Amino acid sequence: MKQSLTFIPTLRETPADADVKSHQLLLRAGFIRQNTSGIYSFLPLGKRVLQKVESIVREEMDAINGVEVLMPAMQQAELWQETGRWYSYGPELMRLKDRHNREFALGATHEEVITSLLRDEIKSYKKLPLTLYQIQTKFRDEKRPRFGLLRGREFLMKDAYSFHATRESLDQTYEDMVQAYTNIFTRLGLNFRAVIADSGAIGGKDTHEFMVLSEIGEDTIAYSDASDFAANIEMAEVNVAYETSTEELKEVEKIATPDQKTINQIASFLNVQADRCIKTLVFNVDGELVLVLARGDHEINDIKVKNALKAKVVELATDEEIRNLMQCEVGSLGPVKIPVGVKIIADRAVAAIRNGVAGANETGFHLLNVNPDRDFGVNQYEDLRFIMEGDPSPDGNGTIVFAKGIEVGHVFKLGTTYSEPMNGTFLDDNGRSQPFIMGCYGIGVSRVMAAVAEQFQDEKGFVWPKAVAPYDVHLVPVNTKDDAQVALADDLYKLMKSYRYDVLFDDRAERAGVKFADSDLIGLPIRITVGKKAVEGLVEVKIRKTGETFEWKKEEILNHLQTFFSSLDN
Ligand code: 9G3
Repeated sequence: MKQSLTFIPTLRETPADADVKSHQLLLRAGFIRQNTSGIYSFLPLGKRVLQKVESIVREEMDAINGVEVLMPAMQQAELWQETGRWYSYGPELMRLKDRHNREFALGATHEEVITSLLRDEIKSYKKLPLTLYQIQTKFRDEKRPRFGLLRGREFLMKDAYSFHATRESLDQTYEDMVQAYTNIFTRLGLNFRAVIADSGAIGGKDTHEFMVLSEIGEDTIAYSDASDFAANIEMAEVNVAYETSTEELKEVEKIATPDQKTINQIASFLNVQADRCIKTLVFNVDGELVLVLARGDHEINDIKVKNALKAKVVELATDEEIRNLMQCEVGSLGPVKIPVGVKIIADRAVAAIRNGVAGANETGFHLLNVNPDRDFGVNQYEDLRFIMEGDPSPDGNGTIVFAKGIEVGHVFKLGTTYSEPMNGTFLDDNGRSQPFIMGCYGIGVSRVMAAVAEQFQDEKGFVWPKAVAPYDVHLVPVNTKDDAQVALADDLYKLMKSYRYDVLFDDRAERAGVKFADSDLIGLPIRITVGKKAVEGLVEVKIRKTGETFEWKKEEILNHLQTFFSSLDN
């Protein structure tokens, strides 16, 4: 494509309201423009990158027998009413009315649509399993769109849905999808982790998120530095063998600790380590007040409390409720001599505490030399704390490291969550009507493009991986008034195109400096400059990623390009 004919509005300065580097560069290099908050236009270069990401996604979906469809963005409200989501979603779900005043949702996701489509078409187990996918615009009215394409209100998603007669069949497709996602993000050169994200049973395997490691990521993940273990920090199980100290048990002592409330205040006031303190919290668990203990240097994970007690609602008790229950202020709570009938659960680390410090359940007093079993009982010891950096990895391999991540994919085992309420059934091999067993699998395609843009750049601009670069080669004649340079550039343009290279030809009558700056900003993998040595049939070549420059004879160019593009490194 000749640059004089296309549309690449590069900017000299960094736009003010873009606060992450991918957003800044996508604007500066003329890949996207914002229409309004969270809504963007893809300009030619941006569209070409998006197209390449889509192609990789399609290849990997097709390779596991995914079949592409396209569903409507306009979704009749009745479908969402069948699952109740019409009522459970708030302003994030965009809604509109047609000319007959009938209500619609603008598609935020397509579980209802695809299930309604298949319940009318699939009647027999013989037609299963079936995996359908689409690459389509989604609408979600985010409260705070930000970071450009990373969190938009209209974005491109690949969403796939699988339908099965058995759980084993779903498990197989789920595994295929995890592998396909691994292939996609690997081919894109992204530094990612497949993260256990189970909200149900901690450590379950019914949903995984794919996180690209990035300091601007909104999620925090805990991953092992020596295995592929990775989990959302709120989901990560803790698997530590706490060794019990051998010191002998001392007598409990009550001590005045005026105005010392937090663990750190107590620890410094009494000159003890936080890990010798017993942190006592009171939670309201489905209406019952429960004492939850942790070691002083650990944080309680309320999701783990909820799962351990199989509760519906778990929240911290109010100071009022605590005062009524314990007859003292929050800062003096402890497990010794608590009201009869109050349940105590504790994180496993508490069992190994010896001669610990705990609140005396008397405002302004604490107890020294408190020991589990001797001085207080615990109904249940459970894994209740947040995982921490430095913990051993739960899989036994390596040590936990925290990192910020950008969620680029999410896969779920849905089971019959949608097929039951929507009566999506088939006849099984005994002729009995069964609800479809389903899975759903998403990739934020436009978000992935931004994640690649975030990871692949340097101080001059983008350094696109070959797999998604908008063009393969940037062909730049230095002086468009020099016949030899123009002639050679034209020849090379035709030659490379005839060999199916995507070539961006900077035929503009601009100064060389402007052309080179734009070329580095746009960030194609390789630049061929036609300059003074055109008369000798020589061109200068620059590899964008390494900055290396070479001089190639024009008759060698095709061989060199063949070699350069045969290694799809990033
Ligand atoms: C909505 C709105 C926002 C939403 C949803 C529905 C997230 C919603 C979860 C999913 C699950 C999977 C298929 C592809 C992969 C992800 N945000 N989710 O259901 F109405 Cl406004 O989308 N869907």
